[in-house]
Amino acid sequence: MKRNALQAAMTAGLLAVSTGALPAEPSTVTVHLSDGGSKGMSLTLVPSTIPAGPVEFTITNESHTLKHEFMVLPWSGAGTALPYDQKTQQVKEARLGDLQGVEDLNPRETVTARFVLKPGRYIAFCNEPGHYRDAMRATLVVDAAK
Ligand SMILES: [Cu+2]
Repeated sequence: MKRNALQAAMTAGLLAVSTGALPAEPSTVTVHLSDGGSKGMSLTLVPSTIPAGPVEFTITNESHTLKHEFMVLPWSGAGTALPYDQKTQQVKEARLGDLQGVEDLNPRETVTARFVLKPGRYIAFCNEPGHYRDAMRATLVVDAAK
């Protein structure tokens, strides 16, 4: 009797281990790209803190007229400090190693994109000319997975 109980406990333990080894469900983040109204341009992330691992971004370009994009990059510096080309009014993407994202969303378009993110601080931004400088950027914090 005692031995059966022990075996049951061990089996339960093994099950818990194997469940933990299954691929995690992705975290989800909603991204709004906007240039509407008096608030000016913006890029918002909800939530802006997620656990490490797979993450699915649902990205909506709320503009009626302009293309926007969603780029994400490991970045621990100031949000305004990315290498910038004054002539083209764009972040110098060629200078950035681990850049991922979705380029050129049309007005009113929604797309989903999945990335696997390691712990750290990231910056998300739009690199249509002038938009990064006009505040289309936000910080994303990726915590160590539980
Ligand atoms: Cu934009």
